[in-house]
Amino acid sequence: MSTASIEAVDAREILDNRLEPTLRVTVETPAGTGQADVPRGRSRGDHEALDLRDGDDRYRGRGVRCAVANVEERIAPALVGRDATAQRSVDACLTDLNDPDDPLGGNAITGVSLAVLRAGAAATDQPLYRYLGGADAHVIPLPFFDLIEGGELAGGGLPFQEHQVVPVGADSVAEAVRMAAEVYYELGDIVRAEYGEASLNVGAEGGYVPTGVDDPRTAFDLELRAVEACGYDGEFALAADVAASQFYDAETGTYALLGERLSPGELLGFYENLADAYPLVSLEDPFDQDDFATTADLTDRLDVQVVGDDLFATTPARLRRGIDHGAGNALLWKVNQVGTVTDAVEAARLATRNGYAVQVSERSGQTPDTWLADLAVGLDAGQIKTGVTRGERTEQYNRLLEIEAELGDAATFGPPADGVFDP
Ligand code: 2PG
Ligand code: MG
Repeated sequence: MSTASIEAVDAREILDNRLEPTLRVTVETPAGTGQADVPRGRSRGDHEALDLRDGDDRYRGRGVRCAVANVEERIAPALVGRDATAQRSVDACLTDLNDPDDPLGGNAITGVSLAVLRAGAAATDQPLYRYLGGADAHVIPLPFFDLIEGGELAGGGLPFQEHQVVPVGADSVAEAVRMAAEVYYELGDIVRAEYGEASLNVGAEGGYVPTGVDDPRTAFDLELRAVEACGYDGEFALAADVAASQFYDAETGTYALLGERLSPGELLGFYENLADAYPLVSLEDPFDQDDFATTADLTDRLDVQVVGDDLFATTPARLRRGIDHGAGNALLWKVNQVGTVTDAVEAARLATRNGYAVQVSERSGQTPDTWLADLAVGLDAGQIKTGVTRGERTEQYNRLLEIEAELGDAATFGPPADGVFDP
């Protein structure tokens, strides 16, 4: 029997940053144990893997006891005895086991798949990023910091979900985090002085929610003022996760923005003006999650990175459709949108092979588990978005700082200079 042979697979119901249940999965082998917590989005796309919930009285139906039971009663017996380092065959087994009429739950599958990956790393005595990325893993991702929040992730009036600052002038993640933190403090002073103390309350990812601000341009103005006040002119670019499906009305085919109803073409015009007026480098989900055509139009017309999150759902088939349409030029990468590590890695490879960039992403619901930071390095993604404050976000930065220090001179920072997004 191989020393990486799986001896046990266990799951527990734990709590995420929103005090909502999620799974913690543990995979044991004689040579090492792997454990992983499962994240959960709030602004979830329609094409994501099933997030299986109990739907009973506990936790207003949000309990995950049924997913825990699926891990222990259906998945564990099928995996015991398999080699934890054979990720692809373990994931294929999970996919086979998943009966559409009685689904295991994408959350159960993601937890097991990630815990197996961790067990494989432990059994071969390697850090997770190197186990996934191999001996050459050395690219530390450039973080996108969501300093002002709106949409579904905050209680304010901003229609766009994330107004990000991108420290394109930084040479390392240590510098990027320090610069962004200084801008964050400065922005705090500005929003408190202008919009009151309550503006310091933060959204799901730890960004501010300035009271009464409902125009994305005002949010960008505030961010640029903070950047300037810190003396970082030209060292930061701007980006947004629009999450446009959230303000799209399928019946009329229009977007509710700033008191008006915009057609897709009018919204495209809004983005063109935005890109003219601001140092905008990246737009995520600028249109409805099924609108490949207008997304393709925008990708063609604007010289910015166009990221598909709900559009692609980290699913190779949807990304393939995007590639065929010329829709977007970057993949937002979230393992739990698709289920297994194998399928998510396949989506990232498909993106790279077709000249798309890859941005690794947190979910709004998660725990301080840091597999995300390791996977970003292992994937050679070059970009990450992982929020701003709150422990489940800052732990990702702490892990990236640790990896960067561990790699020393071998580390390089940010996406490749010849890619879609060239800071
Ligand atoms: C997004 C994410 C995370 P959620 O839309 O990109 O930033 O939100 O996890 O709620 O889907
Ligand atoms: Mg998004």
